Amino acid sequence: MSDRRYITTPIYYVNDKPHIGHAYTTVAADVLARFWRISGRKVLFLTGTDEHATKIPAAAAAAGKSSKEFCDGMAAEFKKAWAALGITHDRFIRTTDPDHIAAVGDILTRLHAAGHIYKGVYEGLYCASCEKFLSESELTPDGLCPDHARAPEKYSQENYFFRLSGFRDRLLELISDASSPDRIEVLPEERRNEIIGKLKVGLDDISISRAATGWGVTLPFDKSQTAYVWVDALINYATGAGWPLSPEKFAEWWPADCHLMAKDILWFHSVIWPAILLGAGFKTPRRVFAHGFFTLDGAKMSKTRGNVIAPSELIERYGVDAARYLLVTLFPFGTDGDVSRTELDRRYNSDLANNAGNLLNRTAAMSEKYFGSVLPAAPMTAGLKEFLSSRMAEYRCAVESVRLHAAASVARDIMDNANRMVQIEAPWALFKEKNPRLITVVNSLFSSINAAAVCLRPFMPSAAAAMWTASGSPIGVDEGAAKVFAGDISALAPGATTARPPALFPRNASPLSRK
Ligand code: ME8
Repeated sequence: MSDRRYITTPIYYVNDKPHIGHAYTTVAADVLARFWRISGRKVLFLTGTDEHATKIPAAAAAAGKSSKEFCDGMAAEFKKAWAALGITHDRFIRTTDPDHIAAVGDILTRLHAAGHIYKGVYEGLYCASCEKFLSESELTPDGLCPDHARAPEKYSQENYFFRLSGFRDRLLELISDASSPDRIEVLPEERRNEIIGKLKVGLDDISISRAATGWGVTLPFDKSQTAYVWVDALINYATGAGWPLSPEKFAEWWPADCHLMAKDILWFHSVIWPAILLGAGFKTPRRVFAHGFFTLDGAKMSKTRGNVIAPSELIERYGVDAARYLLVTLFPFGTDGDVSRTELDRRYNSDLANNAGNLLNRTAAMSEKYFGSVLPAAPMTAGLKEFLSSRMAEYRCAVESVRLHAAASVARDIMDNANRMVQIEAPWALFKEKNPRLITVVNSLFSSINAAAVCLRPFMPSAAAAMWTASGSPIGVDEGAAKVFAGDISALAPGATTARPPALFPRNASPLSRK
């Protein structure tokens, strides 16, 4: 397996400020990127903004700004939100970046030269909020877009078309044949089956340009038209890997290892994007993972409904680390779910304040009280070694298959096991009896905390480092994690002098604002 990983999030529309829906995907991608870096891989992690949407000029005018100024302001909001959440992307790409505009021009020129683009008249219904054409059968009985409850616009124009239909057989093969070396692994499996089902029904060609309005990327072969916003946006993944200006970088990173997104845009990523790549002569992505869509307190999050939570609100209430953890582990990654304030609070208290926080405080207090914080070493028991080894293997497998909730529950299991150990072993009684077993027990507790810290490190970077540091280990948490992943469980052992940890997960009584 290659030692490098290229991971992407969608590039988000700038008509909205960042909310926890965007944060959900971005934190998940960051967890993967951090995990891969810790496991010794080279990572390229791309996120950014999709700025050429048809609505932008009007939104900018309403704000008294030029389209570019408006986008600059919104892109800055996304950058600020990702900095506050500790996102470690290597590049924040904007579709208004000059190298991206060059990439769109180059790829469209290739498709045109290869005969995959032709001129035709498009007549249909367009939903500007989805930025896509809708067929009559997709509309509600009242003729509205089902996602946005708005009437789509009637549209008739001479445009360029992409021969998507010509790629159906190849796409079916790439998506369904698990033995193909160029396989596009669409995950989760249920969604792959949906895509295969739709591909079997057939593919229509798609319109890929519009009459130019002064906003968007001009087609290289017809200056009177601009590229369809989705074609423009998808190409960002090639730009981010270095196409066309840095061919050496591109050769190192292409194809992408994982395009991460929600199921709403899986079709674009698993069908349209690979077809564009095949047409332009590029390799297709290795994996396309669509997680679920969540509602907030049972309702779809929307600006018009006014029930949007900004990532900063979660950070204010729980701190950055807990906000990241809670967001991506609240319900199984891949399925749809609901985020409620009550459940966030409950999970904060149970998983973090009670489980992790208490275990750490209790263990550090034992070391201090029983050993004056100078903990004699004891070899890890065979039982604990076996338990932790199997849990760490399970953890790696969960992260590699993007089952983030399962990865987090490995950490919970390890801490539950340690808490049970305290109850069973009753260290206070061992201390009273001057039983030397106490040394083994406290060492085991610290080793367990360190194992949990390794698992939690990609989710909660600072809290995990603080957990690890409390054990006084002579190596850093990432070095420890790398050793553990290479099979050396003894790297979880505490050091000679343990430390009193900072208050990691204080109980927070202030309610999350309800807007
Ligand atoms: O679609 N639950 O941008 P977008 C889960 N610009 N994920 C959510 C979510 C929710 N409630 N709300 C948003 C676009 N997301 C295009 C993408 S890529 C070449 C172009 C996340 O701003 C999720 O990742 O509408 C979803 O796919 C994405 O935001 C949609 O972002």
